[in-house]
Amino acid sequence: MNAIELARAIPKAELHIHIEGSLEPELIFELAQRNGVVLAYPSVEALRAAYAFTDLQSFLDIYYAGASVLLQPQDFHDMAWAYFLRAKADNVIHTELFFDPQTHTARGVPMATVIEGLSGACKRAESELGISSALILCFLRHLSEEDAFATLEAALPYRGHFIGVGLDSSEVGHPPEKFERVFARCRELGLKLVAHAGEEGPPDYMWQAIDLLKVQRIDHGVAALQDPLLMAELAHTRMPLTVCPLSNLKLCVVDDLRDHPLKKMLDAGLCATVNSDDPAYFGGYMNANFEQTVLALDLSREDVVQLARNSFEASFVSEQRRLEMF
Ligand code: ES4
Ligand code: ZN
Repeated sequence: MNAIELARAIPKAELHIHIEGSLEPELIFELAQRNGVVLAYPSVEALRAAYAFTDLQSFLDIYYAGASVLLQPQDFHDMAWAYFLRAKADNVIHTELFFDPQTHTARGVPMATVIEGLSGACKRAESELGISSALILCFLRHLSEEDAFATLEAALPYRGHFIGVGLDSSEVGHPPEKFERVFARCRELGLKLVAHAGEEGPPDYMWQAIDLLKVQRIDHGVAALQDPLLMAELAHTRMPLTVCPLSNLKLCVVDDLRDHPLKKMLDAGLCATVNSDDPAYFGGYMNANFEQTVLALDLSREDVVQLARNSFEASFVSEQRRLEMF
């Protein structure tokens, strides 16, 4: 079995997937029809043709527009269920899903609709597909601290349905320090903490995520390569990085997959993992990310095993469950 075949077959955990980013154009049109939502694009093909991004913001504009078709609990369930079927096909046995409640509550969709729809799909994935999962509520960093606090408050009646919080959306100009007090409150509540940092932003945003937000994982973190002290810290503490190679390529964070820093991260002893981020928009789910990265960086079978092992080490499953899974 070569490294690509091994990457496809090996059991793995996915830790960086925005569930709204798994909404395929076909399902966007189906839900638009079901809910009587009028889209700015006449067809699936026209929508897909608009997926030519130059940076993070050019993607986010289309991603938030796509999410506008989600109105009922069933819509959130159907979106997540479609993702779980893809995860199953790629031998993903555990996943921790990001969701962006503010994208929905700002349109008048109740928090209960979002969380109950997603949570129902998670339960079904466990019983019908044998995939364990958990939800992570992400705050949109382009919105205010006050808005984040209000979102946390609205979600607390559903505290049992999510394990942690994250920070996503437009990074540059919205440093982690903007949410220091929100994250401190989440820490008091016993929530797990993660944040996007070092995707388009500088290594300093990664330091802020670690020192001010006290995160347990960093999402992306590709900027770490610019800061040798940060690399040493990440290696020493085994701070996990949820890296998304095809996302970085599609959002022009790297010009060519052959320039991607993933192999350097592994060689430096970092707990780097491979993830799909927004698979419906970036050209592939977990195995597509593994396959293309193995090819571009000439990863070995040992690298593939290390990436799979890292995905479980970086996950929030109990030590006991982790030993059962890998
Ligand atoms: C995202 Cl790729 C990426 N970066 C930041 N925020 C996001 N939300 C969804 N995808
Ligand atoms: Zn992301």
